[in-house]
Amino acid sequence: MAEFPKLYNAILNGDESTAAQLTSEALKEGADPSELITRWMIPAMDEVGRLFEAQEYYVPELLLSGRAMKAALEPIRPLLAARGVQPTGYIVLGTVKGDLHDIGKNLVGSMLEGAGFEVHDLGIDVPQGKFVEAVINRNPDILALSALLTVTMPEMKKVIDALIEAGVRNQVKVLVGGAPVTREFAGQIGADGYGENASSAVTIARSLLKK
Ligand code: B1M
Repeated sequence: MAEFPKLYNAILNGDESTAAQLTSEALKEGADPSELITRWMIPAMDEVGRLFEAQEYYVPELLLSGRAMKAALEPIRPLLAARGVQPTGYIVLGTVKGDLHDIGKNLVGSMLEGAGFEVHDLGIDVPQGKFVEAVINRNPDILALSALLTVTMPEMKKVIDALIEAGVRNQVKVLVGGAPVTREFAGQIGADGYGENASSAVTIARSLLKK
């Protein structure tokens, strides 16, 4: 039986191959993918963040744990994204300019796909112009913006302002999220919705489509 605390430790210690192997084993043994993520993997990353703040971990450790987390998510993502229905809506997703964090964004993307949305991921460090271009050329129902740094949160407002300037703000709903983002901030910048985590992003995306 795969041992979940070992998965937690593998991510905490930045052990990419063990993290991937333990996830695959756990899935074969019938573990619930959502439980693996919420009970073991995200808490491991939170502990990495805590150690970083306490100056016990530095950027190289963040990087290694980030890689281990990605490797552990790899066998899970297809399960989250599995669907057999017509797309319920089209979403353009990206991490805003200046921000290189993509683990949470990728998780949000996979969960949205699993919920039947078609997702076009623009990646990380996406400048406002690229978001506007994607809204004009791809005509998504929802533009989903992720930010993990306090200093990159203002980029979200810049994207919304750029949509207004380009005259396309009314043709797309804007959903924002990421650890430092709050519902209050989302309201202040004129976003249409805020997702606290990947599953709430799905709920909000669905409700935005109904509006
Ligand atoms: Co960085 N980092 N990092 N980092 N990093 C944080 C975010 C930090 C909180 C660590 C800390 O100090 N405790 C801190 C930010 C402080 C702040 O501004 N508030 C921080 C810092 C300071 C930095 C650097 C500045 C460090 C430096 O260089 N001195 C630097 C910045 C680089 C840059 O972006 N320009 C940096 C770099 C990195 C790495 C590249 C090394 C690596 C990222 C690897 C990668 O993503 N590929 C990294 C990592 C791994 C982290 C932590 C440890 C883990 C992030 C993560 O993947 N969490 C993080 C501490 C932490 O979060 N506890 C930290 C797991 C993931 C599943 O959760 O991303 O929160 P999360 O996503 C969640 C929700 O936020 C939400 O749903 C997701 C799933 O539940 N969500 C959305 C996310 N996007 C959403 C969009 C939505 C809705 C919900 O709708 C559209």
